[in-house]
Amino acid sequence: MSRLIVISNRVQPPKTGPGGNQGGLAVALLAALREQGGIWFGWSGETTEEFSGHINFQQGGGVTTATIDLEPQDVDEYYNGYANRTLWPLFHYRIDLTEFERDFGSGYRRVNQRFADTVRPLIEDDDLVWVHDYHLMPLGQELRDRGFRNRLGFFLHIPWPPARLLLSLPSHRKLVETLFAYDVVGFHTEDWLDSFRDYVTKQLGGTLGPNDTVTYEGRTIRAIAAPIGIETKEFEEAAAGNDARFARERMYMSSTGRSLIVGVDRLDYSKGLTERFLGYERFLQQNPERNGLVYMLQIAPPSREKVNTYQEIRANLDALSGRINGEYADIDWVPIRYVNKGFPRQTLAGIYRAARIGLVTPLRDGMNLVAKEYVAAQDPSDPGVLILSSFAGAAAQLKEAVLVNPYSAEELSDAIVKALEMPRAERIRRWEALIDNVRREDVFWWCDLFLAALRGDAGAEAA
Ligand code: ADQ
Repeated sequence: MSRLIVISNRVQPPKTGPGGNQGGLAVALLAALREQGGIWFGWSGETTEEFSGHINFQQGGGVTTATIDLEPQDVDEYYNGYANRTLWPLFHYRIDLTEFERDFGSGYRRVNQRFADTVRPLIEDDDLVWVHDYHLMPLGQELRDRGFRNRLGFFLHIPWPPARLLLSLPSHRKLVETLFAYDVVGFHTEDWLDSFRDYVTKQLGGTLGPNDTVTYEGRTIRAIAAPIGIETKEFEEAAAGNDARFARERMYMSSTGRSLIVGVDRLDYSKGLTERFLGYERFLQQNPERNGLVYMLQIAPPSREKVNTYQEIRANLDALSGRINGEYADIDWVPIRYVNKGFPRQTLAGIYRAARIGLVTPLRDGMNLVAKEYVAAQDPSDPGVLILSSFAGAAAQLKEAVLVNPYSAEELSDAIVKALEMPRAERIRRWEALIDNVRREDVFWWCDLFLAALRGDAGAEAA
């Protein structure tokens, strides 16, 4: 069996034991690495005055990780710059927040070259190479430029934007052309895949062929939809375990019979938190008889704090939650508990299970794993209701959720009422359909689907 080389911006070292805090992606990739052997390569998260190309190898849990340090200028231009000030907002349809700076582009190229130079000697002839996400789109091309002939795959974890948005990116054409260095390019949903095909056919003059193939300038790749899932079985077990029960009891004891509405998101403008708070405020305004009977817990650990748009969203949410609480709180009730920190997955599972409503309302999201985790954590005999943005990739699979337009405070408010009033039989019926999908299309299914395509297995059909 060929070895697997996973390359991503950051590497998740394996954590063992019950305190493990690993998300689905890391769990699946580590399992694949353990089975096939190989290396997970990426940035250490550390900086060094001058880039040396020194690789730090670590072994643990049957997996080898290899990391490099980057220069502060690399981090500014590549990570905080092109990746998170240019590509992230643009690919989430936020052209208003997108910054275009020439230095960002050159830093992005330089770091992709540094990745290529340092990882290249670690790869053997038969190895399969799987590159992840928007930080590293040109890496495949950089490797090919160095004479690399292995099977190469790329998976994009965020949306692919419509062509008319992508056209605003200087050198968009060059960036998309680099994807033709891969053998397989994967997206979460048919929507993102359609946007990619649309760009390639209309802007590049490429052509579509059978079995998901796309051809451009004599080079044929497979472009597939492969929706990521979670480690469902483990998460269901965690939700029924002791740590989760303890978290659930903490929630019940502090809520005195009130219904919990939960939101769990990285603090990011794409997650629709401002609009969510405004929707909840509308609900409080329009349903005075329900005030005091519900409360919202929003967990939002800060991320990308060096990027100014993230500082702004944080300040906005501090102000908005304060305003709503100031307006509606009573001496024995606070409508929003707003918590800016991370929790172990077992604790999260317990919080999800305690919640009558899971509010997952991104303005745009490649997939959204929180929606699937909420479903997996529910008590089968008395499940809660998932309210889900129709603009999350997950909406294509989780059709029995209460789907909403996250921009509409009115729709959010109505959906909360509908969820609170939903009879148990309907909650069970919807949940059974949801969990069926979350179990079937879990993260291991996703990993196998992509790797089968990457190996070039005959008949490897995408979702
Ligand atoms: P993210 O934008 O980070 O991922 P998401 O898919 O929701 O979004 O995953 C977040 C993960 O972080 C979840 O597993 C969640 O449990 C965890 N998490 C969030 N808040 C936490 C907290 N306070 N404590 C502990 N854990 C917390 C990107 C894309 C998504 C895509 C994924 C995977 O933006 O669209 O689904 O990659 O491809």
